[in-house]
Amino acid sequence: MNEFQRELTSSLEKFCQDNIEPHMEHDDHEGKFRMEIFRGLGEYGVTGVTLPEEFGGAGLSYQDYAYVLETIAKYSVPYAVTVSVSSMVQSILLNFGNAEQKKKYLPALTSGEEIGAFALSESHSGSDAANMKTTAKKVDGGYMLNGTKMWITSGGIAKTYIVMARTGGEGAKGVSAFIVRDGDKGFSFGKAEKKMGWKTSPTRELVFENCFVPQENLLLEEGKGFNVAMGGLDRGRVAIGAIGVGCAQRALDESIKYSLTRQQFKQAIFDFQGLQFMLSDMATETEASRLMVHSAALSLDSGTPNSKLCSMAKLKATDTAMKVTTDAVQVLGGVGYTSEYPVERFMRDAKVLQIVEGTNQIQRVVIARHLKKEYEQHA
Ligand code: COS
Repeated sequence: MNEFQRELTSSLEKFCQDNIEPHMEHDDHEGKFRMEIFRGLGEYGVTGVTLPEEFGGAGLSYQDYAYVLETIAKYSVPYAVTVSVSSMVQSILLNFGNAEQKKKYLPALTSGEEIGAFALSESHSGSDAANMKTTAKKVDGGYMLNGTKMWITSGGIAKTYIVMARTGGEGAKGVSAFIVRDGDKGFSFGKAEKKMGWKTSPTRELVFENCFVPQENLLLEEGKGFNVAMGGLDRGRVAIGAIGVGCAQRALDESIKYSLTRQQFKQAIFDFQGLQFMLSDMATETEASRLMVHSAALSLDSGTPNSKLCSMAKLKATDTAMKVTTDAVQVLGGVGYTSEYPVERFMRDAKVLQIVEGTNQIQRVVIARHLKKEYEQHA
């Protein structure tokens, strides 16, 4: 971490301690999202970290961004996720949008005034994303969208949605990507999911019933939507990895703090070697995950994203988050299982990190495909 990153994260820690931490236990219980917290993060300058200043972003690197997400996630995984999905939408608009689309939609997203959401999954196409059924039929002046998207992070609180829909035949080549706005006629929100974790981040169904999307809201050209989605997900996966690191780090911090004060058998439980081995493994895995996330972030900063590394970072960091948070509950014992301490919340929030932006089984599929291709190239 360089001097700038140290200053950035230590002042952001303070912001999160003052503005996020006091609400989390209550809001997790109530399932309450606070727009003022997100706008506060925007005013603080972390809702468009990697976007160029020209579009209102902070113009920082993906490595800086990884530290930002890690820091927010130490206080709230759901708010870090809201920032990360909105940032993925920004990166899609930046990389695949035309000049007009960037000018129109980016400033409100980078400033944190609005939230962005990404709509790929459907009830029958999660991992097999190219098999989606939502259609976008060409009509005069644009497209008519029909279908339902499922499990959409920030559904209902976001204003700008990147929606993948079928304009052509079967498979990836028949998919196109569109910009759809909350309030567009024919676009409504379906059921809000009741979830194990991420309680402060709404997850909704998106329903399109003869929703007209003007031609100017098509991203790139017809048939390029799957590439748009996959390109966005490379970045999104590194971001989820960074959130996994923050989630694990908080669980580790809580475990060390507790085990140094909790006395059993006339000594701090930290002094038992069994616990020291556990804490050492938790710390080592967290640090290894951080290094992988930063290695993947470096590839994004270089301008040539390494998809294999992005998937590896997501896989490693989110499996680590699950393991470390589960162990943290074990270290705290009975109280770890209650909401008196935050570790049970972080354990619940860790679980879905292994599922979103491609399950960790899909990350292994992506990694294996790269391994095979690399082998064939060098054979
Ligand atoms: N960046 C840009 N383009 C990519 C890409 C990437 N990382 N990965 C694949 N593509 C392109 C391919 O190059 C191909 O395009 P061309 O035919 O023009 O070359 C196209 O996308 C289809 O790729 P592929 O044949 O590999 O598609 P598959 O149907 O086999 O699917 C997986 C590949 C399984 C990896 C993909 O469906 C996937 O990631 N699924 C998980 C979806 C997901 O993450 N959902 C979470 C939603 S957000 S909670």
